[in-house]
Amino acid sequence: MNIPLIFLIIWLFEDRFLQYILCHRLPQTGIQGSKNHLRGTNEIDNIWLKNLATYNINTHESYETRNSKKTKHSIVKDTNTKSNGSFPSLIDVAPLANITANATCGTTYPGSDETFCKLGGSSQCSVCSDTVTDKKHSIAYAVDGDLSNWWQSPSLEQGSQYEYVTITMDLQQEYYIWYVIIKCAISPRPANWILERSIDGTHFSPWQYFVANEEDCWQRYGLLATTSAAANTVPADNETLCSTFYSKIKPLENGEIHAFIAKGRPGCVSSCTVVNTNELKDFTRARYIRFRFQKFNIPKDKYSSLSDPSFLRRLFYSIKKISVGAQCICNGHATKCKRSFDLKSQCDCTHHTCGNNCEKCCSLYNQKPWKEGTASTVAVCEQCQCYGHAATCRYDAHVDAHNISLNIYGEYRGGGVCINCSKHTSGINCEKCENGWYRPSDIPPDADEPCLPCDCNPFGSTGICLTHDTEFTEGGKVVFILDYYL
Ligand SMILES: [Ca+2]
Repeated sequence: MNIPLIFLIIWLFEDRFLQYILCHRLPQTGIQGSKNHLRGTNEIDNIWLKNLATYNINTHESYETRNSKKTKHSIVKDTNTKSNGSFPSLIDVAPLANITANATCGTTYPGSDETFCKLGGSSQCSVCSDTVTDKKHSIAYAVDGDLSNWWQSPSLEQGSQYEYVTITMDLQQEYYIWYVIIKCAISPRPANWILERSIDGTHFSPWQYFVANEEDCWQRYGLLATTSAAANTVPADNETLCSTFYSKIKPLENGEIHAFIAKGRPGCVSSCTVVNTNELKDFTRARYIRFRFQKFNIPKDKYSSLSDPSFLRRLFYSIKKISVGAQCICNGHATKCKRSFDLKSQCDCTHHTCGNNCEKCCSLYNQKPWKEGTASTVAVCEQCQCYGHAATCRYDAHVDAHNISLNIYGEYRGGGVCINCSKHTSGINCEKCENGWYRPSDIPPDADEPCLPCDCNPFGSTGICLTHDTEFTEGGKVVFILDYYL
């Protein structure tokens, strides 16, 4: 036996030598191995863990068995047993709106008053003035909740163009609109007008036409008239109605208009509290609401008076209150809407969903794809298994398809991938240690400090431990020893 071989045998029993053969070799050495691999694996092989991890359906806890030790993952399964989504109550969002009118009594000619009279009383005349508080009739008065003041349009005496007046409401955000109610003030309800909706404030679509007689429905809009207060059954989710019920000239004051947007339509289910079809969601969804008044209500016996200027000052529109029954768009994940700091409505999201509209799963709840809750299904976002070492995860369909993401119940289901694993951990579930670190076998993956630095001798080693058990074999070790030392 030659001398180098004797030294080699002696050195085999030295701890320092074991470090050389068990740590990754430097590029020029040809030594591989890991002492840390022997001290305790720093890897969780997915297949291996798959066999060891168990989930107790009764206690909703999962355990990982390693070296006869049980590591409780302290998982509590979501106890939400509801079978349907959550939906917020309707709220009146009119007071939150930016409301504008393209014409207002008292502002037609700045500095000059405008005289008007009620249609029902020859002596009941007054003036609009933009400079006198109790003579102002700002459009803001239509949404202030105060029934003693009102918005009023210029009378027809100011010009024939004032038969066409448009009011626009910007609700500041999108809602599902269920109804619009108008309380008129000192004038009759408009004879003809169009209630419109818009998402962008530029492109408007009709929600409902209001006309004084059935012929106008057909001649103006090509629609059959709805003559009752509200249609009990509307054949289609996106059908635009034409109603005559709310265009009657009487009462001459304080008349109301009720426009039910969703009621009676196929997509309105659960006693009409949930919009459940995409068609009806599109139809009821709006940020902007527009009121296009197009014709005054005039008593038939007064038609001959239209050439009399003193009669024209009796023709105008007036509104003391507009109510907009709206439902926050929470995608089936909130039972209420709360007011945010910027005075917007914000879904109080449940089911581990986040976003203004609960339109996504919260940061650490992406084990499954986000889904919308419906009237018949609940869709709870599931927490990723990151062992407490990551605050966020993402859903990956490829990972899901290959069953390589461990869920919090100890099953390989879902596609959650932990992001920015901390404490030197890595892997889909933060179950591994990053290069240069290892996890001893007696330390569970959810330990506060699961990874320790590799304990490799800097001479002849990169200091990086093996990352997989399979990289280290008895045969490989011998080959590398002989290759380097003999
Ligand atoms: Ca008012």
